[in-house]
Amino acid sequence: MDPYKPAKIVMDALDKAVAKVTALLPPAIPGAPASEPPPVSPPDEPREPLPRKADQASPAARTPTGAETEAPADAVGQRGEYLTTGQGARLYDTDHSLKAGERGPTLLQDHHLREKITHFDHERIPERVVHARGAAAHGVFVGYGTAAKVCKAELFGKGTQTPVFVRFSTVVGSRGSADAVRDTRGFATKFYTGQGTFDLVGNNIPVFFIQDGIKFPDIIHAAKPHPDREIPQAQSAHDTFWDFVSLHTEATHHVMWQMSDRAIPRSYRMMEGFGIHTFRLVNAEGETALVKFHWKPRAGVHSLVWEEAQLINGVDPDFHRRDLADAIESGAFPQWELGIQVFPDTPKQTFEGIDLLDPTKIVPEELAPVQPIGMMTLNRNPTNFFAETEQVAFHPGHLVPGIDITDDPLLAARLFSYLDTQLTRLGGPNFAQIPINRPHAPVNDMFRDGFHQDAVHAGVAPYKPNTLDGGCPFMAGEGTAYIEVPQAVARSTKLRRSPASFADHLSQPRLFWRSLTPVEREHVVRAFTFELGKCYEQAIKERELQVLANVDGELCAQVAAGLGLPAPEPNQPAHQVTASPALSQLGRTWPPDGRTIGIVVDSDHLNGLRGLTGAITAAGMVPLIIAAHGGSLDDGLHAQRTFLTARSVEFDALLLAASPPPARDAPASRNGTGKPSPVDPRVVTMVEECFRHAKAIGGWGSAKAALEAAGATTGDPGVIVGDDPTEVLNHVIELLGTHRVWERFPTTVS
Ligand code: HDE
Repeated sequence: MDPYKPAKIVMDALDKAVAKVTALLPPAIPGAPASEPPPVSPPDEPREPLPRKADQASPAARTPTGAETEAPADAVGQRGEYLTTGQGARLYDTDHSLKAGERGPTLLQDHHLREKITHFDHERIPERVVHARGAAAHGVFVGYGTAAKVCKAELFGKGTQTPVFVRFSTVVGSRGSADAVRDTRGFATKFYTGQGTFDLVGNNIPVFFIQDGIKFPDIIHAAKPHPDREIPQAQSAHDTFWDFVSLHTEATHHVMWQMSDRAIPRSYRMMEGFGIHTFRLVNAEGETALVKFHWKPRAGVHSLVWEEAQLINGVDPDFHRRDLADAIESGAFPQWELGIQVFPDTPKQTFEGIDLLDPTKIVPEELAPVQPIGMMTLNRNPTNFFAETEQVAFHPGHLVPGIDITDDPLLAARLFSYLDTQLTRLGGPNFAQIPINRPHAPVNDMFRDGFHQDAVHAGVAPYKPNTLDGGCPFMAGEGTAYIEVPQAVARSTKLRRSPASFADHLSQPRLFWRSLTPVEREHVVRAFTFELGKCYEQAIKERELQVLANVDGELCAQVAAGLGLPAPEPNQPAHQVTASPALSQLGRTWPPDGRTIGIVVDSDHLNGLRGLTGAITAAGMVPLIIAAHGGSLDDGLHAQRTFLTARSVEFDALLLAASPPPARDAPASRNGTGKPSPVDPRVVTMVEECFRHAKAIGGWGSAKAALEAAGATTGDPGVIVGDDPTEVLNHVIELLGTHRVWERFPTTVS
């Protein structure tokens, strides 16, 4: 008998106890790893692999050439009840190498050992050179039919449903970096349309650092960690970044957005998305229009505050990834409306004096409103991160009839780069055959062979013209083929130069600054001060202050004051700008769906909590009960967090059902009187942080003690104390409409 194996009788008893507790678990709390709760003792009945979880989907079952298959939708990667080799031979042991005797030596002939280790050795593929860290989800896009005036693409047709796969990402950090860093976010959508795959590979910031793709290696080398020490990871707060952008002023507009709240989103679900470049659309009559694509989140645009973001990166580096998966698992499906700004396709390709080929410029929505053309809903999580999120390959050149590119010189370089990078990252030219990349339209491309060829091509004539394969494949006619717009190209001279209109680098940074509310400007000031404050070189700080002086005097003066440097005078005349209120993310209200509410309880004050958590779930939010210890509480409640495991940054709002005394594991803590604190110090920290981060706080019963210990009082904005928990909750939900209680956030900027 194995001396380390507990007696079966003990294990059975434990299993029963676990089953009893599990039955009490509220079903709505997402995050459990497997599709059924595991028993305590290892199972000993052979069975097929467990089905995937209810919230998960896999790439549609298609052949490498896009045909539908008979495979069931829930086909899993592995089959059979027994462990096998890669060739399907059953194994009886995977814990011991084959040896000549118990004490070895190990034998080279052990195929299982060699196969297992060899495969393991090659598990990693190169991470993306940018956008390495990301999270993704499956969903569906439904067209409104409103785009027909300008675009003939079938996916925009009224009621047309197109499966999508969306990957969100940070740009600078490596694959294992933290989520809540200050950075631009990628927002890449793959539409599996019947006319071929369309990829809209955008960001959550509508402009880019550079106007010409040839500068991309420069900005990325500057933003990545310093090459000598490889620090700092995943952030722009360092000398090389500011050295570059202070010299390369066309980056200023993007830098302004990057120093704004847009660069620390509360959630991937609460970000806008932008195609950035201007695209050319074609309608059924062959008429063209220039457009910019926008994704507008139904939950509104919301952000973290900087201290919160920094805490999150330590407390929960997977914050955004977890948030996306949890929201989908709990049924709060994120949604975005796709919209277009439409401009006439004139030879100059400008609109109201704004050069549409310059990716450092926006067109204010007040000048060209965003017109909705469809809705996207993300409703399934990936089943396997590597197979789907890691191997998905986007490309801005994946277009369908009705959507064409423009001559934006940034886009031109991208059209080369994305295919090129997959050759290394995904190991050869056949990456389009990886399940997540398989088109849903029939593929007949005459591409043959190559590493990882999954298709078994029949026929003998992968060339054109041929007669041996019956002349197949044929060329499509004008009605269905992708035809590039026959756009006139101006006669010119070969040169390396930008048009004069690209020389204006500072009017739109000023427009952005002038369009923000005081609280948003305050955040921009603090972000610049923080980032430049992290630089070692004085000259770099001074140079950037000069750039800021040319954007706006107050911005420069505030940052200079924080750095302890004199504010320079502008050395360029200031542009006259008209503010665009649409650029501010404040001032409207939004549904609270998918928010997380923390509820601090102590075991003597559980009355009514069951109903309250039900009301939170019914409002589309996730309640997390925080108690002195884990496990089940009275009244059928279960603690999802303890004072030890909870931190304020997980919650959008906090409810206090009590002021619990220090728990058994509380660190020693004394209040001002030298006496031990009457409230658990971790609860006090939670309230303090929620208060500082302008989150709504509600309480009833004995909650006042915890509020007071944290320096908060009933009269403070966004602090709701009452007798009836449901009334308090309703008030808190109302406050969540603006996401934070901004009145509590002091500003020094006008
Ligand atoms: Fe990308 N970019 N990029 N980019 N980009 C990549 O492609 C590149 C640019 C964007 O979730 C890479 O497959 C160049 C603008 C997103 O898989 C690479 C230039 C915008 C993603 C690449 C740009 C983006 C990428 C890395 C300048 C917003 C993540 C791995 C000419 C409109 C896609 C890969 C995903 C990824 C190159 C500029 C968005 C190396 C050369 C502008 C969202 O090919």
